[in-house]
Amino acid sequence: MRSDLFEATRRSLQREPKELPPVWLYDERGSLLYEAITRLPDYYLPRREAEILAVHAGSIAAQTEARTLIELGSGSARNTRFLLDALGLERFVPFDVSERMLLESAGAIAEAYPEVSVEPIVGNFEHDLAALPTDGPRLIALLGSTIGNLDPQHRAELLRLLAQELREDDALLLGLDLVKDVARLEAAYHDRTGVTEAFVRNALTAVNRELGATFDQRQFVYEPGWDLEHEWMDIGLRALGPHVVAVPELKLQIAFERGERLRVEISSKFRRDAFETELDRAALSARSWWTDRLGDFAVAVAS
Ligand code: AVJ
Repeated sequence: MRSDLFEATRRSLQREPKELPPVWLYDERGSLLYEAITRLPDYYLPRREAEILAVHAGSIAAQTEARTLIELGSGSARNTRFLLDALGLERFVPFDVSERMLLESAGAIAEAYPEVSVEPIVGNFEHDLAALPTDGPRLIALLGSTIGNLDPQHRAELLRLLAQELREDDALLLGLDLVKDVARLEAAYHDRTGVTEAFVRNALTAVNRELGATFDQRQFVYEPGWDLEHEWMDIGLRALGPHVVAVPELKLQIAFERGERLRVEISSKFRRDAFETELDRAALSARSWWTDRLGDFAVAVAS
């Protein structure tokens, strides 16, 4: 698992533009910073998703009759509570790379829902799906537009893996942030308090710690921007001047030019038609598609 991430990091840093796998964002500190982001007034995503789940959780329960809820990238699992309230579950399986956050939220949920067996799994859902329990009917949830972190190719791979994993009576629940006014998207990722910047910069801190890298924060400015062609927020840093970063664990020397970008994550925004085509290509189909009143966010059930 670690070596997969190391290999992915090597490839990403040698790509054009240079990138870091977004998993580096979610160490212990990063998970806490993301929690702070979810409380920012301009970061509308979790609140829109909560609005949809509050209205439709009953219908998700009736449609899926799920007894096991698996949540990939569960984090604090705050919005998951709408599902836990409605589903009448035997088992809840939160799955996250961040062990500390995972165990904390699993503990809180076990306490609040004593009738549910809470069985956390530490892992990266792009590599470790084999660890999932098989007792059904299962609902596999990927909330908060987490899937937006993947580029179209990785998204297609994940959807195909999930389609293979799903049995007849299982279903998939996806939270998707929708394409909208650019000013609102930029406000969501460029907050004045600097929490989002700290969250993104923390990926460099994590890589320095885990790979012995020599990223110097002062050599980079934070720069999120809307990519009109791909319809994703391109979130990362820009080098202020030419310099070389060593990554001893990967035996790499990475040269940055002045003004060169380092992408830390993308946050794709979705349109219903195009996403239904993606589901189709993975041999999945959307059984339901709901949005909030403003049409900012969607929740889809697929099988
Ligand atoms: C956790 C991937 C859904 O893309 O909105 C928030 C991450 N990055 N602010 C997102 C994030 C900067 C977030 N996801």
